[in-house]
Amino acid sequence: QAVFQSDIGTLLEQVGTGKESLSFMKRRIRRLAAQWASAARRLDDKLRNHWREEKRILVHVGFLTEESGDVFSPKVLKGGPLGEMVQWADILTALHVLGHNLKISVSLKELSLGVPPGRGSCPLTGPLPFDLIYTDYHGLQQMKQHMGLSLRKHKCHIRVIDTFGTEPAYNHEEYATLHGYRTNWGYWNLHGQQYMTMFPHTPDNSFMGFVAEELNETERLNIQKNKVNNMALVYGKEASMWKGKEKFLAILHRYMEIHGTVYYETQRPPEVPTYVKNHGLLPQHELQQLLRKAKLFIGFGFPYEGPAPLEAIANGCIFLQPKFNPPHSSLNHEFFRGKPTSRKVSSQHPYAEQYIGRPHVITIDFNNSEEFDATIREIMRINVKPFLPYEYTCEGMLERVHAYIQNQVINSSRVWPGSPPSPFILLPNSRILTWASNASSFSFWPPLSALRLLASLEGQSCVKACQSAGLICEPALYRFINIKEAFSALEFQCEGVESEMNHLFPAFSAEHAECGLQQDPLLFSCAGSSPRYQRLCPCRDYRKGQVALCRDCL
Ligand code: U2F
Repeated sequence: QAVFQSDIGTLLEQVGTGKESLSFMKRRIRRLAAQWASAARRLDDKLRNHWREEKRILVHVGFLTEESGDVFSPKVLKGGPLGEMVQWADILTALHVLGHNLKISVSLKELSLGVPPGRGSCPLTGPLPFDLIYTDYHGLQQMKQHMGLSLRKHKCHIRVIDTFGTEPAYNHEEYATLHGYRTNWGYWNLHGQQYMTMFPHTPDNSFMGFVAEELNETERLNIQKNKVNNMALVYGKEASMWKGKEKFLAILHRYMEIHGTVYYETQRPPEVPTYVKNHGLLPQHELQQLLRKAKLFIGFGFPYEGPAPLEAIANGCIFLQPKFNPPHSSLNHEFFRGKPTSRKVSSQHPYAEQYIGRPHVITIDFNNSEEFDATIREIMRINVKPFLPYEYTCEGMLERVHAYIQNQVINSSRVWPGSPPSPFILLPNSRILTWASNASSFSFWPPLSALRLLASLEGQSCVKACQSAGLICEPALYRFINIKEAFSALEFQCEGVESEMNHLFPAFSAEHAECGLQQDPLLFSCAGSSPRYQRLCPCRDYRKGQVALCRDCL
């Protein structure tokens, strides 16, 4: 039985020393310790009757190892990416607080020792001494080199922390190679849900996330009282993020006092105009103080999808960001090129845009100067309260990670798992189909009771189709709808039924009234669309503020 632990002493010891990245993570773990502890108490109350098995967990942070070049650590104090470090610090804390038996590795040496506390020597080449392994793409590569073929046997234990996500078409080695989805990162033949992302980018992957600082009632009131109405803080700790933004800065400067936290060595970076008050790169807690005063947090398009906008919104700022038209993706933008996803990024921070929105988040076309000008004036007029989505609170993250650890089963077999359980009756519920209620007694996770079957429009992905019905696509439920009966339930008349490897299947093609079933479960994918197909989509409900979990998922 796992027992919640709020003391972080042993965790800090395990994280170790000797790198700036580790020091950053430890400062963060210490700073948020009290917040984690009170979240643990609340979740403990909520889960009172649940049995939580204690797991042996290896966390191997590949990108911090010398062997992968460790390009991040030297940049910690120089404005380099910190998002990954924020997330790893929070993952470690969540696993520790949930009471699991942790082994942390940030070097190849530690990886090959692989000794869980109190269990004697057991290198990763032998039988696996862990129930779960959290790593990243670098770590995966290293484990492959170390474990050779035995990695295949242990694959289902692995979870890959993958900031921007990996879509099934890129993950499937043979399919990716045949159909032009091969990239430097993908083709590991894992299940989509083994990749865990920083934001709920695509339901094909699991959403891991991170946390932002939470406020008590007094802090909330103080923030609202002390907001400086004409103070703007620019999102971008590296000078290059300010390049070519003079025009927007000049408009903004007409109305507001502009602050920045841009890293510099001795002189003000030339990209940052002299009228900007640059504080230099700040420690996280000092940045929070600045965010508490600022009314506006403004992004100029890069970095993409980082933690800072959530921190700003949590501290009562309005986040103003550019809309991308056309959207950025691996097909048209250098930054995303070679990433194993074709997700279209519609703004600097699509999560903020789509999941939070106005009044906290305003997304506009920055090239329209009039609109930009008017929006700044509007921002100075409106008042917003600090806001943090539940899924980014400590309790929300603990709840989600708990649910994954206890319930998520990766079916390592690529063989078709056999016919679905009977009785298997589709019940029309408006235009959406649900399973007969007695089917929910089968023990699947997410439970079958959450499943809603619907058909996408031609050219629409299942991500979008489910979304437009107020639901979310759930790849784990594809196997229950990959059957002939699903087509007839949706009133598609199949002339023929074929089974094929195609990441858009199951789907209906109107042209020849063809019904296509998915041949390889690894290719079940919520992402992807084609004007030729109406896709069959397994959607599910979700909890308010916790999109990763269905209502009956806890
Ligand atoms: C993202 O990485 P970044 O590190 O660039 O993301 P940000 O949102 O800028 O900030 C990450 C953290 O940096 C902290 C701040 C955030 O938690 O509190 N910070 C700080 O401590 N001091 C400062 O003066 C300013 C910020 C993303 F997370 C990565 O995954 C991507 O690789 C990267 C590129 O898109 O963007």
